[in-house]
Amino acid sequence: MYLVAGLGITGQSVLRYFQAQGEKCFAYDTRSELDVKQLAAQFPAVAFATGHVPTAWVSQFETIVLSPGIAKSEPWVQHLLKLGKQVVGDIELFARAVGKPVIGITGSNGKSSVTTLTGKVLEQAGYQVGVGGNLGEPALDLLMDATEYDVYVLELSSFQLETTYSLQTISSAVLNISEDHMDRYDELEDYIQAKTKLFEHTEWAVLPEGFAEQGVIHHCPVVRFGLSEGFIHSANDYGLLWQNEQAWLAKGQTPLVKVSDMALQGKHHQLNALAMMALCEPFDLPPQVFATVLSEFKGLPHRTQLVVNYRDIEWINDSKGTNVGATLTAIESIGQQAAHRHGKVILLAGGVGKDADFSPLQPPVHQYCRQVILFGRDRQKLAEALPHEAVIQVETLAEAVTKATELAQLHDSVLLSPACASFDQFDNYAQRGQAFETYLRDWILTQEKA
Ligand code: UMA
Repeated sequence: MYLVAGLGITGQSVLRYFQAQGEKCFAYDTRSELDVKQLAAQFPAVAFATGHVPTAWVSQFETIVLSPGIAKSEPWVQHLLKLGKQVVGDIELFARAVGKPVIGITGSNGKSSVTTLTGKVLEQAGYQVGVGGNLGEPALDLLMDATEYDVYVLELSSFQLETTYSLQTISSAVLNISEDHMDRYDELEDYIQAKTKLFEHTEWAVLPEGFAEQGVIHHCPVVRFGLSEGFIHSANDYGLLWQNEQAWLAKGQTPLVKVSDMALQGKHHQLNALAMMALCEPFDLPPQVFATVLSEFKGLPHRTQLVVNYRDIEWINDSKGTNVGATLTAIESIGQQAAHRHGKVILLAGGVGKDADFSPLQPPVHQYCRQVILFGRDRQKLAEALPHEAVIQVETLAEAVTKATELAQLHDSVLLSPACASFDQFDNYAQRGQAFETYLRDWILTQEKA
């Protein structure tokens, strides 16, 4: 018998899965204010509790299915572990049941784009592909879909990997590591370890150039991807190759896709594409398949997405920039584009800082930003890490947008890339991104009427 702990997206997918399997379980959420009436009606065979795990349940379940948002270090989880209970996550349940190849993708940034691209490329090649995990549909829901998938492509967070033990993958990538979730991990090393767990049972490991293997990969080929000049050393490296003054995404000395044919320009898009191609290697796809998808893929919502160019000022939604690494990449990439137009960046950042060190933002802010407008709970922490003359603090994102409309100059880019989670003022990053777009559209309407 199981205890399903956390009744958000993951917990509810686990309840559906157990219901379909005829598996008995209890359902529990630590939030005592959570109204479970609707859920109880949906799952009549399940007993629900909030606030505390009822004592009478404890002897009846052996395994806790822990939602990714709940840390194993929580005292109540530790107590149950001491009593001999097991802890698994939804991905572990998925791993035990899936009978088809799985591609696993983790990293601090870019994983949603690489997951989506990989799914699109395999679909283009004729496979039925289940794409989900930390992005989009939860893994267990994919397993229960009416579609018979040939292959699954999963975005996996470090939280999910902490409770995953037996996931076999045909290929796996750790795209990059930059500091994130330091409110959950004592040391960066713990975060890296959670991520590199993905390689334990993979047949094909994909790593960025310069990333140490952490001693976990002895059993399978390691493929590297990177953009540095002269990076390609072996036939297995994915990088940039120059031919007739044209840059190509290449494997070893074999050119695969012309960079200028990609719909998305910018270094991080090239890195994402290289990682995707490396991950697809076991499927031996023709280069034309990569070229087609990369020429059509215009990116994901809330990820350095151009919302509008209004009166020669670009407004860019990067609400998914929830950590320092993501925001750093966004400032550099949008900053370079703005500089080409002789403009600068107005950065909108702030929210829940997750105990991050924001100081790495200082150089790109200094180089590319005209102004930094900080909002949300941890704005003071950000302000302390960034140059003073460029910083303004406001309470909300709505006020930040208003300030940006006043401060932006011709050819500038206004970039929402918060470097923080959204939970102080929004349900999630998507809601924050939508709010940004709504405030902007409302302002444009008033301008048009005036
Ligand atoms: N809960 C508790 N106790 C706690 C914390 C949470 O009971 O201490 C309960 C909450 O009251 C709520 C539920 O657990 O009812 C929420 O569970 P959750 O926080 O694990 O989140 P889910 O709704 O299950 O969504 C999760 C991912 N969220 C997190 O890992 C925080 C979603 O990723 C993912 O899309 C979804 O599973 C499906 O796989 C979002 C995310 O922010 C996008 N991920 C982080 C990131 O990308 O940085 C890791």
